[in-house]
Amino acid sequence: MKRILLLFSAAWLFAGRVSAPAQETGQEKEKRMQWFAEAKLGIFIHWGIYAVKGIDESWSFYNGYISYDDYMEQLSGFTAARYDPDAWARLIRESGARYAVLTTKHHDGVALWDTGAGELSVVKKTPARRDLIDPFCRALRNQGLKVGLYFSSLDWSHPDYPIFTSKEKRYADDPVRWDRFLAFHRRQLEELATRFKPDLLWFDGDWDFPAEKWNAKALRDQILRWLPSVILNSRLNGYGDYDTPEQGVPILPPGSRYWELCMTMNDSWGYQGNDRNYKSPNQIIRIFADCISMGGNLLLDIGPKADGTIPEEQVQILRALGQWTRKHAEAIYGTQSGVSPYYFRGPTTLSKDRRTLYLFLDSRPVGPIVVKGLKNKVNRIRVVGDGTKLSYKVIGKQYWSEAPGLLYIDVPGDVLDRQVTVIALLLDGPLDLFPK
Ligand code: FHN
Repeated sequence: MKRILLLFSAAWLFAGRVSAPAQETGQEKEKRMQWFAEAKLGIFIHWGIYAVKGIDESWSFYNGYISYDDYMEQLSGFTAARYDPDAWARLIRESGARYAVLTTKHHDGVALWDTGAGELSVVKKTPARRDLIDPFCRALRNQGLKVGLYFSSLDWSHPDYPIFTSKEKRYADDPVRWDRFLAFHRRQLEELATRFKPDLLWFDGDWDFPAEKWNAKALRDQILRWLPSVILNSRLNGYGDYDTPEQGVPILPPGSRYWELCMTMNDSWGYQGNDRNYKSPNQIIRIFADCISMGGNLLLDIGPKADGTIPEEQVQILRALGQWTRKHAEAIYGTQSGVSPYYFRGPTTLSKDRRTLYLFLDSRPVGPIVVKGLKNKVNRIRVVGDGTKLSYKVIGKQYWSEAPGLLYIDVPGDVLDRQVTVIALLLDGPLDLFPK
């Protein structure tokens, strides 16, 4: 058996090296990334047996907070009895998200689909007794949403993965066992890619070993042969398409052209009933505005309960987010990063044709707001979502100087949005900033 498996894994690895897809041009990558760049908002979903006790996903046994056996006892409580993927998809759509990413397998190794590569799945080992991934993908697609699947490369349950917990290692260096794990890893990825055809593969858990040990380049090539237009996040040892800052809102724009902040609503990725530390809708909307003003996306996480229901606090936040995204859609979807804080003290986005600059007011202005360094003539200033025209004037412009004046805009209290107000500046042409 071992010899056959070795041959299989060697053949797979060789196949992975035989013919890499032709080198993608910048223009081809831009086309492949277009839906992601325009989507701006995604919903992350951490759903697994860790919802039964409401404890940290996988980390609770890895860090020794609970024994592995006690952690795995949660298998018997994971029912998915009220799982309604169509309701999930409707709520995700209502929030204004254009894609969602569901954990297919976290570091604990429990697959949420009927994997043929091993016994540890919700189908074989929990009362749920069914594949949870296919109905999720179908429901999202029925709502016109893009499908993202999260997959943990590391698997602390697998007998051939070198690491078990923070204190217990299975082995240090055993090529036979590592190749056996790689074959398992690739087989699960092939199942996910070919059965569910996701638009986005969200890798996680690549940190234990370098790209060479994962054969990450060959894996990327193989995935792109299965799914030529799939998008891969950064956690494939550097062979991904976009950066994935986590929990901390970037202070400066991340270096990469495409990026996505993944963030919890409270302090937990999965369902933890005791975690009441929710961010308010206003705080989440301001973080979202920060992300899109720097050209990134926000992947906002929810953690469904073991029965598949979404906690009411999280439903309410998604609904409040949806009210705001619907009203301000023109300043969000399909826009590009705005101007630096030297020109306006707040988040800004720019329309695709660069002729409309959107200003996000993340607090109630005291007096006029000010835009600096705008060489354009402004044709109109209006409040996004209610159309009110605003009065404005330029001060300080000298006929002899090429330096533009300061644009002062009056924002009366009665036009303010209860969350974040957005002001649209219709310019006389593409954005033109001073100095240049
Ligand atoms: O270890 C995981 C963690 O549990 C969670 O899934 C996050 C989500 O981005 N990813 C890893 C930590 O970076």
